Amino acid sequence: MPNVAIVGATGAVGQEFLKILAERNFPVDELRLLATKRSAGKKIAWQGRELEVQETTPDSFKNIDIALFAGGSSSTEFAKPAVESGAVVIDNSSAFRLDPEVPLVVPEVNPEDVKWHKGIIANPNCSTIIANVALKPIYDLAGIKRVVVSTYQAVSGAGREGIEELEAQARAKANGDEIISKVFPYQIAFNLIPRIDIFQEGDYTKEEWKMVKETRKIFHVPDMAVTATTVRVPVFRSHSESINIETERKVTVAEVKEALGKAPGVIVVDNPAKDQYPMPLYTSDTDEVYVGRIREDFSIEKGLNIWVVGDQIRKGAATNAVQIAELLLK
Ligand code: 2RA
Repeated sequence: MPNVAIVGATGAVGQEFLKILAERNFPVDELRLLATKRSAGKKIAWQGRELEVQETTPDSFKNIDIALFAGGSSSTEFAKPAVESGAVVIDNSSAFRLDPEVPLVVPEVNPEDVKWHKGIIANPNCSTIIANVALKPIYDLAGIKRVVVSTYQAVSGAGREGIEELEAQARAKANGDEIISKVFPYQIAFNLIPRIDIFQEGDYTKEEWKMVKETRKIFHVPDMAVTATTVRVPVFRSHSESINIETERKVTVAEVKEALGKAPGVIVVDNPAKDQYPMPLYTSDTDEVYVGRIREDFSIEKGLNIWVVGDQIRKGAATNAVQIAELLLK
């Protein structure tokens, strides 16, 4: 059985790694928990073991087979020393996602890319993973010419602090107290903020460029027409995405529903007559990507609209990474 390290073990994604490894009975000999000096010494119970968090250093990866990096700056500092120690790094940060020497993998979409890794495998951005799981069956069925994505992203995408800020602002509003914004550029409670991460080229945000560039890399279609608008919404968990697709071949809604219904990692929730469609409040803490509101976009000849929801901490991060680790064991 492999020796596994979790880097960033005490953060939201790190904690989800522990939960997912246990839930999926991932075979682990030694599980080494690594974090910043501030968290070193903390004891964490896992599967009947009491694990002590160690400070991450370049020497933390001796005898480690798989190193799960939860994200953040530790990846740029420690991923390469981990590889030099003999570990395969599965990295949830954006550090290596667009590196041509590093596969960017969604197991339901491009599992074969794991085979050519050179020590590091990148986990895509959460909103990219959720969109790409839903796009793959449509891509296989009818080809994809153009994708327009509008996201509605939960505050937990900004970590525990994002959750705490929404809670505090909602409480302050109820009590008539002053509303303070630290994590987000504006009040998020009862508001929408069309900005996630910094603004970059063309006044697209870094989050929007991730959707564009990562989707092209995962599908191996460098000129796929993709555009995105990513928005922070006052929802605690799970990202929702409205996706408009122009296919290469005209297909019916029935064909699309059938393809999605058979697709790995997808659950179709689509019955307008019974008011059934995916909603973030009901998809959180699961690993599937939920698709509904499947309609023809009759404004163009080969158009489709779908509504997609997924838990961005599980399938959008921790579960996707553990599924990549499972591919390594095959
Ligand atoms: C967010 N996708 O939702 C980004 C990072 N997790 O904030």
